[in-house]
Amino acid sequence: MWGLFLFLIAATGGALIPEPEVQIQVLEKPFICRRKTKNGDMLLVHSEGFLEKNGTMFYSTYKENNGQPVWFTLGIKEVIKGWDKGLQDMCIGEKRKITVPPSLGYGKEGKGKIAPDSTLIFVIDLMEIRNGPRSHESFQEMDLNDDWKLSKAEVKAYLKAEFEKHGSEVNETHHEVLVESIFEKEDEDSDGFISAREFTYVHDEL
Ligand SMILES: [Ca+2]
Ligand SMILES: [Ca+2]
Repeated sequence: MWGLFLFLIAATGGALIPEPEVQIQVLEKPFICRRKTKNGDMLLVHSEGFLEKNGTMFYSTYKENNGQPVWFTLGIKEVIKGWDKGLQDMCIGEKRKITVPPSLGYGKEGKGKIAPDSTLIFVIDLMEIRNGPRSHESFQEMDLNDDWKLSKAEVKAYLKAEFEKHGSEVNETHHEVLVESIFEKEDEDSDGFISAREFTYVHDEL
């Protein structure tokens, strides 16, 4: 392994008051990296959380959760902002230490064992990456004719295949209703297609 490799994310450009950023320290990196994490991916991680103030561990997947790593989706605010920002471009097998300022963690309120205004340190092992339901890979899989938009027929075909994969009976009426409700929500410009932009997560605020 490459040993300790310090890498600081530069302060946000353009902002008048520089926002506190996540500090990323890469502890281990694999030689082969076929894929890097990005928003919309599902990540399987082991993690340990510490309070920066006194080094107290407040969470560990090795000790809690029956020692099992946990899945979450990156970039959709399922986790604290510090994770969404600090676990980008990560390889499977990579280990990082990220330092998260309170504003990107649990803020002024704190949470459970975490006191208000706590800076947090996480050591994170990335075990696996999977295509999230909103990833480009999933979109390409659904877009059968490669025209970069999803028709109702394409969405229906995908749903059918998914239901069959999970051993559920395919009910035509049920699928029609499901497809309609998906388009109602996702087809923002009501042109009868779900575009790549409409489909994938857009999180410019991250
Ligand atoms: Ca298409
Ligand atoms: Ca549309």
